[in-house]
Formats: sequence, structure tokens, C-alpha cells
Amino acid sequence: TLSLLYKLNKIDPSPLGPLNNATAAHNGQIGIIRGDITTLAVDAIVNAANKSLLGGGGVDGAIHRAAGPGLVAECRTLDGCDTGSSKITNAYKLPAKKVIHTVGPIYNSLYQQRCEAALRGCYQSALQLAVQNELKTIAFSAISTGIYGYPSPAAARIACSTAKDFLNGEDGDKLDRIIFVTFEEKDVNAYNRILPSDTSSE
Ligand code: AR6
Repeated sequence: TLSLLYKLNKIDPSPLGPLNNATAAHNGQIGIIRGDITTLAVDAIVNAANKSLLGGGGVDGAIHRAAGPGLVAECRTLDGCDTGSSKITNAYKLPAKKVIHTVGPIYNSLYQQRCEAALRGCYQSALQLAVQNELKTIAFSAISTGIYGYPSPAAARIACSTAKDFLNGEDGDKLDRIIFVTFEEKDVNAYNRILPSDTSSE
């Protein structure tokens, strides 16, 4: 059964530096880790940006601060990004190789299907960009769950199901690991509940 695949194991934290509380699912291809995404020495970190791509608060602010001014300079050349889409840049002073900037939906409970489709688009487009750029390890922040107000349990369900669908798809073997980075307790709890269960999309 699917639950066998998602049995939790400790993952090897060595490529990720001194973070703990890492668990893995989907045969170790999906990991969850709590900490500051700007410290991860992975191939790509995924930023929760806004349509301007010119920086902001939350994780976006933290990534721009840690990367230094080269990042916003490159972002200025990109002409923004649509909601549910992603663009890639270099990572400058960050330990990651690349930054994938994605624009999550601003949550509105009256438009749940539209929000869900946009959030799914964020994860899909970021994973596609990773494969196109031959990046093998990708770490996501919990897109839209901060300033943009997406409820953490619903957002974690979409993140995990999109990742699993991607890994089961034709490009799935081109990625080594997808890491969900949690920061606040509410997202830690959401991923811990969602990941071990069957979250494949209907
Ligand atoms: N490492 C990992 N996750 C973090 C970090 C960090 N250093 N800091 C915050 N988080 P948010 P959004 C988590 O608000 O909701 C910006 O102004 C945080 O706990 O950063 O998509 C942009 O420019 C939450 O779970 O992004 C946009 O205008 C997650 O990152 C707007 O905010 C995302 O929260 C985007 O809002």
C-alpha cells in the first residue's frame, strides 16, 4: 500500500548542514526539515516572492538579505512573475546554487479552487525549473502560508500531493530530493500530519 512508501525514516542531514528534526517520505525523496531556508546548501531554494520579484518581508526578505544586493539586481531584469509561476536566478552569497522565485496566491476563502490551482502551479513550475536547470535537490519554503494567509494544513496538502505527483511523473527520476522547510509551529504540525499519509491527488 501507499503507506509503506511514506514510512518515516531519519534522513541523512549531512548535505543540509546542522539542522535536525528531518524526516523523509516517498522512499526518502521527500524530506521535511525545520529551520532557516537561507542556510541550506541545496541546489535550489524556493522563495515565496510577490509579483514584482523585487523583495519584501517574510522569507523573501530573509533570502534577499542573506543573498546580498546582486539578487535584487538580477531580479530587476526579470520583469516580474505571475501568480502560480516561477523564475530562477543565481543565489549570490547564499550557500544554495540557485534561487527559484515563485509567487503564491493571496488566500481568499471565497475563491478556494483558484487559490489551490495557483498554489499547485507554484510547486509544479518550481519543480519543472529545477529539472530544466539540472538541479537535483530543491528546498521549498511554505509558500503563501505567512503574509498571504493560506491555511497551513491545506497548503501542506497541496505541496505534498504536487511533489508526489511530480516524482511519480516522467521527470520524477531527475530529482534526488524535495525538502519542505518549515519555520513556524503551525507548518511543522501541518507537514507532520500530511506527509506520512497518502496525499496523492484525485
Ligand atoms: N526560512 C524558512 N521559512 C521562513 C523563513 C525563513 N528564513 N522566514 C519565514 N518563513 P511569507 P507568503 C516562512 O510571509 O505568505 C513577502 O513580503 C513563514 O513562516 O514569507 O507567500 C513577499 O514579498 C511561512 O511559513 O510568504 C510577498 O509579498 C512561509 O515562510 C509575501 O510576503 C511563507 O511566509 C508572500 O507571502
